[in-house]
Amino acid sequence: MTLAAEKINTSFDPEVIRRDFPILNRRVHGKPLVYLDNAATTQKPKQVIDAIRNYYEIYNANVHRGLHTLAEESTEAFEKTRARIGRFIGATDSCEIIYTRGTTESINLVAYSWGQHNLQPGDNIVLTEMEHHANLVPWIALSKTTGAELRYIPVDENGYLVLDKIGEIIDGKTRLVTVTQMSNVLGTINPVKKICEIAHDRGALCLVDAAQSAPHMNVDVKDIDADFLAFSTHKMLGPTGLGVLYGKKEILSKMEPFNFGGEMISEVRYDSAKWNDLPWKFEGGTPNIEAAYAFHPAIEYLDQLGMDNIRAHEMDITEYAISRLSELDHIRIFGPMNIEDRGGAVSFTDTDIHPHDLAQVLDQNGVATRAGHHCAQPLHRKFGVGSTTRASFYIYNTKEDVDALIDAIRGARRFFGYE
Ligand code: 7TS
Repeated sequence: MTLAAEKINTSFDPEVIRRDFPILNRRVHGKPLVYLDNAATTQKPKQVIDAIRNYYEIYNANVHRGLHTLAEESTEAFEKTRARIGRFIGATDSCEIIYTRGTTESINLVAYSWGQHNLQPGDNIVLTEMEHHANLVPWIALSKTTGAELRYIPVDENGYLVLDKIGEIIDGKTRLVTVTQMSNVLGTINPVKKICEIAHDRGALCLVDAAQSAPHMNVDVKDIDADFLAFSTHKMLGPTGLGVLYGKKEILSKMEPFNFGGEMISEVRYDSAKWNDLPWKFEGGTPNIEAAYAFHPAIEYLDQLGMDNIRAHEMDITEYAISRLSELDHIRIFGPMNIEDRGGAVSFTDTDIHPHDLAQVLDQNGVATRAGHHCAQPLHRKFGVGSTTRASFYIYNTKEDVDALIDAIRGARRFFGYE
């Protein structure tokens, strides 16, 4: 492990952190890369990159299948990461941690395995208007097959959930409340603990989409009392193609698998099969072993930095970004202005320049942002825009990165003849 723990523990220094991220040394269009697309995926430290190489050079073998040394070591590493993830989010038992391909698959797992078997016409599922398509489209599909109604907790113009009528929206027919802990567009941090409590009072389950929160703040499934919680490793320094579904053991054990095949069975006959124990019951086929192996150092990295320090750093950068963007009177910022209530995804529009054109000119200046509807098309429609440009921050971003963004926006204004 090359992460200099002594350096990190004494102070949170993005300049020191940056040295662990080889990609941050590259240039784009002749300019130093300013990577502000962290809500889409984060960059990887050399500890993670080295682990991927290490895995193939030393351990590569399929898990849970062989009796040879490589297979045993690979299985041990695979399960060790599972246990580490469990500790990271405060799960009681590592059997509550299911490996998936990402948040999207984690949510689909719940929709198939729980939803298909527990919903009927007259029931309802409660979502919010700020959900990512990954926490929206599976429920639309499920409502079509089960006849369950979809209800939405509204978002106000400042990017907050309107919770006044939540007691009416969530009622005795609500079976599931599913909500993002942090919006990937507005940055809003939602009171998921309170929402889970209300859901439970009405006899409903609560799913938390932690794709944007788990990488940026302390997430404790016991404290939230979430029944399900989903996130992706690629948004938190880890490899792509791996995600997590946390579920309470007593709920998961009653659910049917949805991906049938090898690994997820305990016994098979020509006409019948018995399912494996948790968590493997939900993990049909060969999993992403390399990614699980390489996610371990990613969690260690985050843990050594400290999630509270990460949150504090991002609040600092985001506050600076919002204040600098606010200096530009042609820029409209979406989401809460109060820094305590939001994370580091900052979406904005320019009164004159289309978000795609803006992002393209920013890229010419080495500044990587994202433009589009960010997989939250209904939310954009609600705010009366088709798309926004989004800058999103992580542990290695600095105030100089924000300055580069502002300079590049000013440059775009000049380029298009507005200044
Ligand atoms: N939920 C939220 C809140 C997200 O932000 C994302 C990805 C997902 C679910 C889906 O995660 P996946 O790993 O399964 O794809 N969000 C984004 C984004 O904002 N830009 O690119 C991906």
